[in-house]
Amino acid sequence: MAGSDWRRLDESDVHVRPGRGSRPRSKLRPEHADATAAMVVAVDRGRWTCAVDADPDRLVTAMRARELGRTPIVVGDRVGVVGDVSGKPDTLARIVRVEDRSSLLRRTADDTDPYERIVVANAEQLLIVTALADPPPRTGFIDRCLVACYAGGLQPVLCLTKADLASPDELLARYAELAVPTLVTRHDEEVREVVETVRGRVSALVGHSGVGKSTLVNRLVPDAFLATGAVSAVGKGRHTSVAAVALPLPGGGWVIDTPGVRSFGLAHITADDIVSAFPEFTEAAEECPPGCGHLGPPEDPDCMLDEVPEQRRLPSLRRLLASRAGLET
Ligand SMILES: Nc1nc2c(ncn2[C@@H]2O[C@H](COP(=O)(O)OP(=O)(O)OP(=O)(O)O)[C@@H](O)[C@H]2O)c(=O)[nH]1
Ligand SMILES: [Mg+2]
Ligand SMILES: [Zn+2]
Repeated sequence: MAGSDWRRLDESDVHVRPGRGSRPRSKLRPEHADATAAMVVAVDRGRWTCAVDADPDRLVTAMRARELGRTPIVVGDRVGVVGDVSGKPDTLARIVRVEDRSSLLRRTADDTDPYERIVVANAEQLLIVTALADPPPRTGFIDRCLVACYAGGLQPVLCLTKADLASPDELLARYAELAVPTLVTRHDEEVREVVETVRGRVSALVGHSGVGKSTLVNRLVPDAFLATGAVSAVGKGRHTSVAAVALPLPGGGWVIDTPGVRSFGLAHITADDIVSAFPEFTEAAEECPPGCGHLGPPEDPDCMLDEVPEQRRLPSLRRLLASRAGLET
């Protein structure tokens, strides 16, 4: 198709774009039916690096087509690209479509921050990477990541690193009721269990700076060579990794390394979002007084969750609810 035809068709897109649903939209836009399917693997200052589905080694640099406006496009997004998709140096393609997301990991800087950041799209599981020491584990952070997983449709996996420095027993006990799959790693032992867990799937890693995310990714993707940093720099505002990046796994699937974060704000998540991840309590929650935070007495004395016969997971659920509410537990 000639260049001028592309321009004319792009013009019409502006009028027919019906909103979020990508399926009906692509029907209305047959001109993009031949867009190349790809996944966003990195984002840097208005340029998206996309791996072509049919040939994942081919990395295409693309801009966002004007018709998409300011639609956020993040690592993990499935996109359609047109134009020069050869992936050759100095070529620039255009992202014309962002597919509906199967999951969405979002956070805010803190609990009052209205500005939501999308960490990653379409990840099937989230490895919540926590060092057993250096830096010391913070359970509040883990709880918050669990909440973000339940709300965003990701399977959480607790990944405890640096087992050479401290025992994982206490943390393992704390999360036993939630049945969160757990991995324990140390630099002087093989990471076979992690390899099994991520094989063939899309997995993102999050955690504080210095917990060993990039170290782990380098072990999973032998030719990744991600920079890793000294923990002594942690807390001084130095983060070794500065942007999310998706890397293809040798056995299929993707791992997405992310920069360390200090906190995981949950301003965008409601108490009911969290309860919905606990099916045995969802019906009772509907009977609660309006605006119930489901924390139980004294905050929510009339909360109906206390009436549910199966109470085993209630303490864990309430801990997550308290963590969202900014209450220390
Ligand atoms: N003792 C010990 N040190 C480890 C282990 N895993 C990683 N480290 C060290 O921890 C430090 C930080 O590791 P990184 O992989 O850079 O941490 P990160 O989570 O990617 O940090 P950011 O990119 O800043 O978010 C490095 O010096 C690693 O060598 C481990 O199992 N045991
Ligand atoms: Mg890193
Ligand atoms: Zn309630």
